[in-house]
Amino acid sequence: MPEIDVCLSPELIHLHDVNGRVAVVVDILRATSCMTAGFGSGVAEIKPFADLESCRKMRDKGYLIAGERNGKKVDGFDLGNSPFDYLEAGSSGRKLAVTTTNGTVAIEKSSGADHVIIGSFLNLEAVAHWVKEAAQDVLIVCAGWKGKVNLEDTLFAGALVDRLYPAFTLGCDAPLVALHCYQGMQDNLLDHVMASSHAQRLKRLDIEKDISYCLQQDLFEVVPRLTNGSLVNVLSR
Ligand code: 3SL
Repeated sequence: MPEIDVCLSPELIHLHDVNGRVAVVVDILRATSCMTAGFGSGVAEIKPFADLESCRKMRDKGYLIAGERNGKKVDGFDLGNSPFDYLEAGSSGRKLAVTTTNGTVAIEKSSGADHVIIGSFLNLEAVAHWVKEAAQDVLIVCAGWKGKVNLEDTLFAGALVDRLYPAFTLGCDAPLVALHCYQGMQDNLLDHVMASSHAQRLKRLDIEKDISYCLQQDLFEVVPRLTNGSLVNVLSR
């Protein structure tokens, strides 16, 4: 039986062997939710970068560039990190290059996995289905916030464990922690997430509509997968 495990922060990834596994990277607020919304609305490709300068250079190659640091759009970039920016970019079928504070760092740190998949509540069922079909060990990599654990990524991890357990065995106690956290809060995710540190940060930036958008489940049947440094949608039914 394959195993499911949860890495609650990218700072803990050295404790896990991603080799031979599917890594499901999650940054609910907001990087992986944005990527899902982008693919769901027609974005052709997303190139993730951990650093600003590599991302900025992609404009010369015809990419729209999306940049966020500390919740704010980076000066000179085309897009910030709102799902609504990505929905708009999707409608024109553009290719995006993206850098964010935590999400794209988590993707880079997971890149040694057999498959790197982008997860969010917006594509939860599509990801669960893809992972079941792959029948391989899975590591859910939570982007967290600057190395610290966060609530919303842990809740997503619990939601995915909820869909896979007991068909998958649990790798350690982190999936159990995430599962119980999700099961206790699932009936009122928005209220619980509004109390989280990142939601408070985003509230100060006056972007509360992004939070409720990112907590919607199964809006898109897309599974973004990293292939040769670019994310492409491997499922669209
Ligand atoms: O850190 C990230 O990757 C971002 O998603 C953070 S924010 O929601 O844009 O503030």
